Amino acid sequence: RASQGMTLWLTGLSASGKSTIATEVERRLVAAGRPAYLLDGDNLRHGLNADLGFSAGDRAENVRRVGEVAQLFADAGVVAIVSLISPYRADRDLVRARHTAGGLPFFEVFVDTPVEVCEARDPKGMYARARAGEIKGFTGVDAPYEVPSEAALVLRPEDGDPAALAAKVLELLDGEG
Ligand code: GGZ
Repeated sequence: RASQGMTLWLTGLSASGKSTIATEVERRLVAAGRPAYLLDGDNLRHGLNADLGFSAGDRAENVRRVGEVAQLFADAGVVAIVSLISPYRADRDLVRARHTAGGLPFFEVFVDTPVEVCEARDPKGMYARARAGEIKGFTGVDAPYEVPSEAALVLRPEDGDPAALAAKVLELLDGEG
């Protein structure tokens, strides 16, 4: 039979390492012959979600759309790997509920990098711009991030480098069959 699709949902702050870990998970799955596809929030905001900003309502719609797309990939037998800040618990829980209703596995992975660490990394200078007031409503600075309460896996920087953290995500999948 076709391979079992599912969604791996990486949530966490900007510069937490979500996209790096997600890219490594995708690479390893594809190398193992498993269909996998990365849905990255920053990229999707150039196309599918180009009409959305960063209000709570627009973030909810962003999460909803990406959740629906992930579910389509999962339904087609692909491992959908999502990298999205998705700061609101209620928005993430709706995506989980939709997957559950559709009989598709959904794994929430919390990339739990403290804001101080993300801010010290600041690869694109976004935190500096937010602190300077040039970006309003930046997650972790002046917009909320609601910590997951039911994550299947929590990844912290002290647990290893991105490759080691990606390996933990794959262990989670192995454990679930
Ligand atoms: C958070 C913002 C904001 C605000 C622009 N708040 O790390 P990046 O810079 O390159 O990627 C981040 C991206 C976040 O998009 P998401 O679709 O993942 O967000 S959400 O799930 O909340 O809808 C960040 C950049 O956009 N960015 N303004 N105000 N991140």
